[in-house]
Amino acid sequence: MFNFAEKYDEYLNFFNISLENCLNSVDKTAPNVIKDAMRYAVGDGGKRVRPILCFAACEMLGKDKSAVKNLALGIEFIHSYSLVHDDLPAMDNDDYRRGKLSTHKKFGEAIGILAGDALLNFAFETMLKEENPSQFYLAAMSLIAEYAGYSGMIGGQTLDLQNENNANATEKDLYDVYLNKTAKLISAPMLAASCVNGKKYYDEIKEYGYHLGILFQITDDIMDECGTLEQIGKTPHKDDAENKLTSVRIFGLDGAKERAFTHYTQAKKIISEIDKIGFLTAFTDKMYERQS
Ligand code: GRG
Repeated sequence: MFNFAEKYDEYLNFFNISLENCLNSVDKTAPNVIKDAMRYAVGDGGKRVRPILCFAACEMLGKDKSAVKNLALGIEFIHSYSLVHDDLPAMDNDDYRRGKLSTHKKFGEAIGILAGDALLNFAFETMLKEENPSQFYLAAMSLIAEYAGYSGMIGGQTLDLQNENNANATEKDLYDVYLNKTAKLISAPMLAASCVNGKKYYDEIKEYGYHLGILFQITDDIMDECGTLEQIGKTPHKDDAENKLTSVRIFGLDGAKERAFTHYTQAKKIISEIDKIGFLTAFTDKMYERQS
């Protein structure tokens, strides 16, 4: 009988062991400070949402999670680099991340920048460690590069910066930012798993990833508005203080909660039709419940 907590722990343990092995494989001759900063940035505190989505989607589609191990690591390295750079003074200027000092606060700004750069390179180095990659595996890597790049996460972050203090920002502006900045890196691990499984249920997973990603960002906004540093692991109420474009600003707190429910319902409808194991369906529930 399927047990969500057990399966979650299995994925998390598999990720943690893979991460440790991967970090232990770094070039011993590289400067210690950059290796330490990379390890710090990707280390404790992250929820590992993206690798877990990658493993779960891969198993749902038929292959063992080991088929996407290096892709899951790569995506978590990309995600971690984006958090390091997002916390820099030129971006969000945040002192805390994942319940500890942000990487540039711990190691200084220059090493913070370099650690982010290094993690991005290490992501592709790790994904390319796959022996005899199939054309489907390479398609997955290409998708990850695109979804994390200028027409994906980086593009979304750019739109986000452009919309700061924009009093006339619209719902469309908000959705453009959320799709690119957040939803694409939530979708990418599952679409990569689909690619590795011969593009099985690709369109359905793309639609599911969209709704799950928007739901993820809206619940993040609600927690930023209502949570504490201890609960969310970073400085709360920053979005509001800095006049950021958020769902709470556009729709109000109750309106954001209604939107969260709409995207939750859509996501659940799509995934429950293809998810024979039940993990992603239950994951969708947990994602929705985390704001309450
Ligand atoms: C700097 C290139 C560049 C991009 C920055 C990641 C990001 C884009 C901005 C951070 C702020 C933000 C609200 C991003 C949206 C995605 C999001 C909610 C990230 C946090 O992801 P979690 O909650 O973090 O999965 P952990 O620490 O658990 O891994």
